Amino acid sequence: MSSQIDHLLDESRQFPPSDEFAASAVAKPDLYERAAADRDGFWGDQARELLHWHTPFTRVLDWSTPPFAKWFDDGELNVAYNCLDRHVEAGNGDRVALLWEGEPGDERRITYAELTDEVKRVANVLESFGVGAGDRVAIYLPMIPEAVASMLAVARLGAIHSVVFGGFSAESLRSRIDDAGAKVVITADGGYRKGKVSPLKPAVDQALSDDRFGEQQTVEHVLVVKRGENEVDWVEGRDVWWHDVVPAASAEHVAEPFPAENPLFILYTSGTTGKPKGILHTSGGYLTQAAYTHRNVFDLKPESDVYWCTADIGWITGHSYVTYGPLANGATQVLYEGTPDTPHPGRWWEIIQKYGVSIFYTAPTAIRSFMKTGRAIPQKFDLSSIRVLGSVGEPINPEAWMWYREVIGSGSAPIVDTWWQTETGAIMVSPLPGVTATKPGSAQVPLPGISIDVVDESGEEVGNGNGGLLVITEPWPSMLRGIWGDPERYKETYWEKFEKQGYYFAGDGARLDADGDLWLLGRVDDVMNVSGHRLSTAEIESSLVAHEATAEAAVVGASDETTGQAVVAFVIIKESYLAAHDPAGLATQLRSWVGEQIGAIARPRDVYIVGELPKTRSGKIMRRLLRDVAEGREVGDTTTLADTAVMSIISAQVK
Ligand code: 6R9
Repeated sequence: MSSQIDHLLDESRQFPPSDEFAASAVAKPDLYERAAADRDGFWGDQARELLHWHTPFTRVLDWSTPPFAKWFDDGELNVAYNCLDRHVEAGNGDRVALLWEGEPGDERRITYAELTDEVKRVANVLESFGVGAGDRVAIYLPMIPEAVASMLAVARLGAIHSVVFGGFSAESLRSRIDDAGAKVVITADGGYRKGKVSPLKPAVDQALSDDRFGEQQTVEHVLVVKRGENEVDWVEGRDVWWHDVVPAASAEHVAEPFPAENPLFILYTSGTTGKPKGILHTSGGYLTQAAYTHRNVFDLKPESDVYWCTADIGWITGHSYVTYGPLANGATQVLYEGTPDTPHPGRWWEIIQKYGVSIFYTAPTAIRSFMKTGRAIPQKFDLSSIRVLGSVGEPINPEAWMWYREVIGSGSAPIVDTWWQTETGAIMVSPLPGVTATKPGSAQVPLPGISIDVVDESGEEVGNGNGGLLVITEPWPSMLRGIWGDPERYKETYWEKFEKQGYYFAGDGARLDADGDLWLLGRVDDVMNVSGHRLSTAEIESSLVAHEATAEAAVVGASDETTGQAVVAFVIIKESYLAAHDPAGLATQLRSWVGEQIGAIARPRDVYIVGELPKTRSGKIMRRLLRDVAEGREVGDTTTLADTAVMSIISAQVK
C-alpha cells in the first residue's frame, strides 16, 4: 500500500480551468470566502436561494445536543413541491424532467408538468392506502420513471421511503421492510437487465410470505408497476396494479408543508457488523445540500444542460443525484434502465450521443471496465456534447482519470472526483469546475461550507504530506440524523472514536499531499467497496455459515483491476458434511448461495476451501493476512497469531 501511495502522491499533473469555462461557471472562487467568513450564514443563504420555504426558518443550526443536529428547524417546506410544482408554477412545466431510455430501446420523455401530475396521482393512491406523515414505504423497482415518481409521492405526503436496490434478494428486502416497519411496498413485475426480464415481484412475494422469516406484520398493500410483462402471482386484497389505480386517481393534490426536520428517507448501508444500518435523512438540510452540490459541483445550467448520473436509485447517489438534487434544480436528465453493455458494448456512449448529454456522472469501476474493452468503442460515438465529468464511489486511479478525461471528455472536460457517503447525504469533497485546477486521482478539497481534516488515532491533525483518518469537524446540512431505531449505534459508530474533539469519523483512510489536497485511501474498517458498493465482510460471512456445508468463513476485499475490490472468501467445511458429500463444485455452490442470500453484487469472486483460519489468541480472525494471500502478496507479520504455522498451510491450500 505505501509504495502505491508514494506513487500516487508523485502525481504532479494539474489541469487548470480554461478562461472560457471559468468565465461562465456557476461556482465562483468567492464561495470559499463567503463560507469561511460565516458558515451558518452561508448555509442559510443557500437554503433560501435554492429552495422554497412555506414557512421561512429563523435559525440555521441547532447543535445544542450533539451528535443530533437540527438544521433550519423552525422552517417548513414540502420536498416534492420543491422538486416539481414550483418549476411548473414558474413557467417551466414544458421542460423535460426525464429522458427515459429502457434497456430494449423504448423511450419516454416526461416534462415537469407531467411528472408533477403523476406524482400527485400516486400521492392520492398512497393516501387511499392510509399512508400519511411518518409512515414508511418500501420501494423495490427497476430504473423506470415510476421509481422517481414513487419517491417523490412518498415525500409529498411527509412519509418516509426506504428504497431497496432491485438486485437485493428476498431476504435482504424482508429484513429492510421489517426494520423500517413498512406499510406499503411499491414494486414492478420485473425490469430489463442484460437483455432479459429480471423478475422483482416474486422476491416481494417471498419476502412477505416465506415461513422462514416468520409472519410479516406491517405491509398492507403492494403496488405493482407492469414493466417486464412477466407472469406474477397475485394476492387479492393486498396487491394492486399501478395501471389500475394511478391513471384513475385525481391529479389534484395539495403539497402540505412539513417541518424541515421531518424524516425524508431511510437508506440501508453496510456496517462493520452483519446487520445493515438504516441511515436516516431529513428534509430541509438534505435538500439544501443536494441542490447546492448538484448545481455547483456539476456547473449545472438547467436551461441548457442534459445531465446523466448512471447510479441506481437504490444507492445514495441515485437518491441525491438522480432524484432530489437534479429535480430540485429543475434539470433535464437521462434515466436509463439497463446495463452498460446491452445490447452492445457502446450503449452508454450511444445514449450520450442520442440525447446530447453534457454532464456525466459515473463510477471508477465502470470507467475501468470500459478501459479494458478499449477506446475504439466510445470513439465510434459523438461525445462532443460532454463538458463536465464526475466520478464517485471509490478512489479513481490517475490512469483511469486520464482515460476518462481524454476519451470521454475530449481531453478538455473537467473531472470532479466527488467524495461522500450514504451518511453524508451529499457531496463533501470535490473540485469545483471553473475554479479548481484538477489533479488526477485526488478528490482535492472540501466544498465551501464543509470542514474536513485528516487526523491520527488520537485526533491530532497530521498536516500536509501525511496520512491518517478522514474526519468531518463541523456539522453539515445533509448529515445523517441517526440510525433508524438505534441512536446508540449512531453515536458509537460515528462519534465515539473522536468524542473528545466532537469529530465525525467517516471510516476512510486519507492523506494530504504537499498542496493540502486529499487522497482517499479506502475503508479502514471491515467494509469492502466493490464497484462502488459498500459490502460488509460480516454480512457475507454470516451468509456463508448459514449454508449447511460451512463450519467457518472469513471474507476479505482483495484489490481487483475492474471492481476496485472483489469479495474473496475462505471457508472451512464441516467434517460431517464432507463425510456425506462430495466436495467437488462446492466453491461454486457457495458463490451462488451468497448471491441468492444477499444479492449478485455480494457473490464472491473466489471461494477458497481451507482447513483453518488465521486467528489471534483472543480469537479474532486476522483478515489482513488473508488479504495478503488473496492479493498474491507475501504474507505479513504473523506474530500475533495463536498458531503461526497456519498461514503457510492456507497459502499452500489456496495454490
Ligand atoms: C457516495 C457513496 C461511501 C464510501 C466512502 C469511501 C468510498 C465514495 C469516493 C470514495 C474515494 C471517492 N468513496 N466516493 N472513495 N473517492 N470519490 O459512494 O456512498 O455507498 O455510502 O460509500 O465509498 O470509502 O466511505 P456509499
